[in-house]
Amino acid sequence: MKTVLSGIQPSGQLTLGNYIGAMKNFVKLQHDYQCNFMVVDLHAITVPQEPEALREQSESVAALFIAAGIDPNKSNVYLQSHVPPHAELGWLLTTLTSMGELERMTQFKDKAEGKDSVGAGLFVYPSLMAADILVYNADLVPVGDDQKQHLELTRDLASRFNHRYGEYFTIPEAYYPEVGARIMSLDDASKKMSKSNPNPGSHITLLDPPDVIRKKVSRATTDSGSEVRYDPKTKPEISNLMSIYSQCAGVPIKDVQAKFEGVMYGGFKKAVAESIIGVLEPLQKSYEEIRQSGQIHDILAQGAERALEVATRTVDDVKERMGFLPRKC
Ligand code: AQP
Repeated sequence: MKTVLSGIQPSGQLTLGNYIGAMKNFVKLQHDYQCNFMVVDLHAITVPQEPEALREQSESVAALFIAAGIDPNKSNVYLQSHVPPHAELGWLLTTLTSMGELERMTQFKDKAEGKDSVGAGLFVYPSLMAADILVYNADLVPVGDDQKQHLELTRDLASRFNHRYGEYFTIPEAYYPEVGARIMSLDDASKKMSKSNPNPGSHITLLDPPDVIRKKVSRATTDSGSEVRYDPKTKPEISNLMSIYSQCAGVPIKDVQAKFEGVMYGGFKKAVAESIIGVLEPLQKSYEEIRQSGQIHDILAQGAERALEVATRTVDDVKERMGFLPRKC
């Protein structure tokens, strides 16, 4: 069975962008692949996190994975920090990565912009992400398209290692949603929707109650004109809402325009909000049940144990190929 790997940072409340861009595909792929879905807490600390908030968010993201429909008996659901080989392979791959490659990463540039001091962890984040993927020799990586550049680097590092030390790593492929690979911010369609955006009106979180969702969508910025037409270049704001509607209502994007022909923006926004609520209400209900059941720690322990077995073997193989002396047992 081929392997899937992906992760989400517990760096805030997950957004509809995280759901449409990544989680929805996690649920879809779990039936045909051996899947590893991680809460990437080691990535989250590349920007400052309050310890108590990090603990709460880590548990919350894991519970959201299950609430969204991931079956923990089929897929491994765990915290990145519970599987130390990620960090070890991350370091080994950092030594194969050039400064120039890391300097070209647009996510680093975006997150570092305007900051007086930027942590080195944020800079080397892409080599840790490469390790996350390669430690399982993953074939497929379901992500939003903001991760494209990081995935290209992962593929380059895998090829570089194979070239230097002999064929070992699988070259992974990205798996993007057809529509919604980049959900944009509700207040500015030139920026992606992000959980760390300080303006709560810019994003819908997976735990927003229905009234908040209605309010945020009704206040979303719209383009001039009044026609509901899909054209991301000239109508980026309405096209973003159409992508959200398409993904939440399960209507192909080509049919969304026909469905809302002659409908004004206000009426369309109401339909968008209800389509989001239709997806998030049941998810929130099962999220509450999972949190209250107290099962999440057992699920995470079981997932980490299974992941650790594979990851340890990979790091041992990699170290042997790179010339490290084996520890005498
Ligand atoms: N707006 C988005 N549209 C589609 N996909 C998205 N993803 C994130 N935002 C969007 C996808 O969600 C997965 C998990 O992302 P992450 O939490 O690991 O990091 P991120 O991409 O940096 O997401 P955020 O929400 O913007 O987090 P912060 O604000 O903490 O940096 C990835 O597959 C990502 O592509």
